[in-house]
Amino acid sequence: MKCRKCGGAAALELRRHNAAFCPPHFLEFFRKQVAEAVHRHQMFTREEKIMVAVSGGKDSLALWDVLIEDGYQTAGLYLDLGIFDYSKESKAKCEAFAASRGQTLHIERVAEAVGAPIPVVQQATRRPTCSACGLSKRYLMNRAALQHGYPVVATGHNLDDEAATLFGSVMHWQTDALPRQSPALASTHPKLVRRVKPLYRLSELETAAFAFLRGIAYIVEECPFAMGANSIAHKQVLDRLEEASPGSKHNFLFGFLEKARPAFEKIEHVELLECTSCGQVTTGAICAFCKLADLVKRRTTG
Ligand code: Q46
Ligand code: ZN
Ligand code: ZN
Repeated sequence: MKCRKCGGAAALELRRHNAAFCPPHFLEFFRKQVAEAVHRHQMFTREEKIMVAVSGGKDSLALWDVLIEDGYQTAGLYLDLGIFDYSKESKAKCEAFAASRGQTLHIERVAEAVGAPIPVVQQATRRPTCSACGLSKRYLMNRAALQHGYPVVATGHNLDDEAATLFGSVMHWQTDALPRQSPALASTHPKLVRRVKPLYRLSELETAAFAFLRGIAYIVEECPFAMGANSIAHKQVLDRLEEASPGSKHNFLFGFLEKARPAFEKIEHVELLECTSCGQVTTGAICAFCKLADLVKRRTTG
């Protein structure tokens, strides 16, 4: 296998691109894909401060690395979910990464904001762990960005994540989720920051290869609650399709973004209000996060 660029020995074959690259040209390819994503969706400018949500995993740290190397103004945001050793180790990875690059890392503790760490929230609410966790993460990301003055939050979602989420939404025909599936969500209210996913053009394997080649120390273990998550089953189905026909995931996601998403976008009309309890944006009187925190408080102190 030879590198498409220089003809040297290739280290990685990208079947969906029908190409192979040597390590330096793979890094170049990776950075170009991020630049293309940023450009195509006008994710942010060089004048803006970007908050990068980091979990300690390969994707978010690879993203932060690319943006720092490219000269963007960034800071990290680590959400401490309080999930046993997983949270301790992932936090340590983020802190080490930030320190080695002289970057600021903001830390938000879910236990402080919601009243209990995620495993206790799960027991108290009896809701699927990932639903309370996802809700808390989205809320805290937006709140932290507003508090610290960042107009945009970037997350490390890759092509595999996005294709799996889309697959899940389509399987259950969650038509309200479809218009929100996008590499870049604009701010639709002064209290909502933009949310962007600059890695959506890159597969999980590619972000792993990038992190490895860049010597990024990341947490390899997954969150213990990820094991039963539906998204894993969806990923496995898509992996089999990709294996049989390289490019399937890309075609599924990109076809949706180009051809189908606009149709769902038109039917989304929601009035945005401010939560009477915390002031963050919501569609009702009290936001879902405040309701969750209230329930946790009642169930853990009662
Ligand atoms: S951190 Fe939270 Fe994920 Fe763990 S509990 Fe589920 S949503 S799996 S990305
Ligand atoms: Zn090469
Ligand atoms: Zn609220």
